Amino acid sequence: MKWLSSICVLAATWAVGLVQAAEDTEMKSVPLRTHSLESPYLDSDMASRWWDFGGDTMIRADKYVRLAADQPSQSGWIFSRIPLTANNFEIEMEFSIAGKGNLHGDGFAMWITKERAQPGDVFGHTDRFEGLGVFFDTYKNNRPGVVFPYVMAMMGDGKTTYDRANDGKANELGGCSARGLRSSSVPSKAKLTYLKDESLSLDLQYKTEGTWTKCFDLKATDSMPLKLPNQAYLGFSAHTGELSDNFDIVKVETKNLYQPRASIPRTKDGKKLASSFERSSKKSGGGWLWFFFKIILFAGVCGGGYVGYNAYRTRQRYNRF
Ligand SMILES: [Ca+2]
Repeated sequence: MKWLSSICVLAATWAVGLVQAAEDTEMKSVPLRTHSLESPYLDSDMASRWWDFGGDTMIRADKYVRLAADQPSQSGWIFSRIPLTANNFEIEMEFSIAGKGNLHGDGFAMWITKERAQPGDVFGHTDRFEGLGVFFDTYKNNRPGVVFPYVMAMMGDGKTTYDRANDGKANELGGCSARGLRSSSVPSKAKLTYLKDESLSLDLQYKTEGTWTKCFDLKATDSMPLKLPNQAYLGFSAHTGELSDNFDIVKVETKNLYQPRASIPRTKDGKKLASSFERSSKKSGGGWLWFFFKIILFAGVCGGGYVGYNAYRTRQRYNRF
């Protein structure tokens, strides 16, 4: 019987190895405390170790970071103190846009830019920025046929100005209308996912809790490389003009994304064969089918062996009498 149990132990070890191999191809994440923000936002000395804030930004420790209040001509910002150095990352934030009036403006923005803490007139941050701006624009200046609020991304090169007259249209990378983003009945959330040299996507949650709506999903190309500056800071800012709203950041969770297997198959010209996400899902899908097939085979061998051994022992017992 010893040989049978040895085989079963060996097979079990091999099966565990298979499970680990399948898990290793999944994208993993590590929280980045340096670029995350949650209540009470401030330390005991009323400052934040990882964030600087200024302008009209007000912090209510139990509720929010208010970038701009529901009053005319407000402008505030909050920026990370250290650059976001992760190659691949996900930033999920909860926010709130709400106000009393019938008309609202102007909007707020999420930034991953070379510039930090430089107030200006693009939703409270400097124009001619270098890096990524994601705008949550609540006031339509001039975009006929487009429903507002409108969410869009622009990759600034440090020279190009924001196309204010047309709500950013001239430099839009991707965007979507988000009717119901203001005063939504569920907590409003946005999730930005960036994979270096591969993709940039934004998902929104404001209609139903737990349901994400794709806003844009961009793949890097030669004409649109989706490159971020080497030193880029994460920030948020908001701006009101004659029209206003309360622009609040409730929570920010940033995660470094990585794939445990460093070696990624490439073609001759150095391009990746498939995106890491595509590849991991394909691999793990096939891997799991194969894995279950082997488990069944393994159970059959061990089970069959056990039944056979019992039959053999019963026969021996009878032979003795
Ligand atoms: Ca606008």
